[in-house]
Amino acid sequence: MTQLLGRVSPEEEQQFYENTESAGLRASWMGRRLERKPQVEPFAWRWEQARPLILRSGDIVTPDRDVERRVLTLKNPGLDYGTTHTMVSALQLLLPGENAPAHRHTPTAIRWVLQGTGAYTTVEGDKCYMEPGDLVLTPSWTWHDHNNEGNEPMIWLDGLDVPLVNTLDATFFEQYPEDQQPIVGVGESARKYASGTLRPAWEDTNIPYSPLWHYKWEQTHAALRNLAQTDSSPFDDVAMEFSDPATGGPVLRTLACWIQMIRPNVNTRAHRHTSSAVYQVFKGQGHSVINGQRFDWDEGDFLVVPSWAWHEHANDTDDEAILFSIQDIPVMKSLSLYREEPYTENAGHQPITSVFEG
Ligand code: GTQ
Ligand code: FE2
Repeated sequence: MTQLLGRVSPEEEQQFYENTESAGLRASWMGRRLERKPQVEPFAWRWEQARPLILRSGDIVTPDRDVERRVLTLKNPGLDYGTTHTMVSALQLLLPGENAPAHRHTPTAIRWVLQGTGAYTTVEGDKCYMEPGDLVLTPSWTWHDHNNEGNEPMIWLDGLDVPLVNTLDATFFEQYPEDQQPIVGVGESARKYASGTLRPAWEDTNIPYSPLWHYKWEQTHAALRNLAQTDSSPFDDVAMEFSDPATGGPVLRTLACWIQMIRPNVNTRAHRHTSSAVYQVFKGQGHSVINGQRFDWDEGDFLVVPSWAWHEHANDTDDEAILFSIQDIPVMKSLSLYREEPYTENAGHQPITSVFEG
């Protein structure tokens, strides 16, 4: 409790608090201190449960200027909105013949393709045909629309920094006057920049995001398999960050995207850091332990690792497991708020105190 100085009576002290409150002031010694109060919870969503629901949403609404996008958000149970305190992830369905109309917004987005072919996202006039395992970026304030020219339902995972941008009160949104923006080219950004080590010499790449906005699965998988034969991290096993070919840094100012292989029978050591992450199990099976809670995962499942939560990943099978993730590392690093700590006890493995049942 507060230390009384004996200069005022209890009644006068009480009056002081009432007066400060009606003046819109708060006595700092009465309130909460500088302590962590995380609301984001470790959580998992089952593909088995989500898949029929996202497909069914095709019978409920269609994307138009009213609905804009047909998405089911991965809502963290500890939050009113969002998947972590900085990011929101969602499943999006686009049926054959459908168009999700062109718009732009200050929140940055990524698409991680889960199922289907024949659809494309147009980013600033560049048509990017999407296939499973492809990563497509729609950086802050870039025009984008989605179109399905094929004959299969397309499902992808969206990742956006909406909760962060909302907190910063910098959310702006604009609709393009037509449903589709004019096409300038097909796969232009990839032809110019996907090599990674060679780029057009005359182009000015001084833009606040990667000039490459389509990362094809074939190239991603090859890079991962090459690294798997050479080196790995004790905490993340064979982890690779998708990089901006112009800077070598993260693909976006606020979001980093990772692809990581947990090799057969590998158990990573636990650590924690101030960045949060949303994972998608692209391939394989295994489990993660987050703050002592065991999360068993199967192909297609989604997982949240909150900020400063101890976590480790394990592949208990003889086949490779591949995890895709979005992470808010660039935000934390650029503000000098990134910190990281290894779990030193018990050879780096947390004791399991509960099992997530979903
Ligand atoms: O596809 O443009 O999940 O604007 C949320 C907002 C997807 C999109 C979302 C969006 C989009
Ligand atoms: Fe959008």
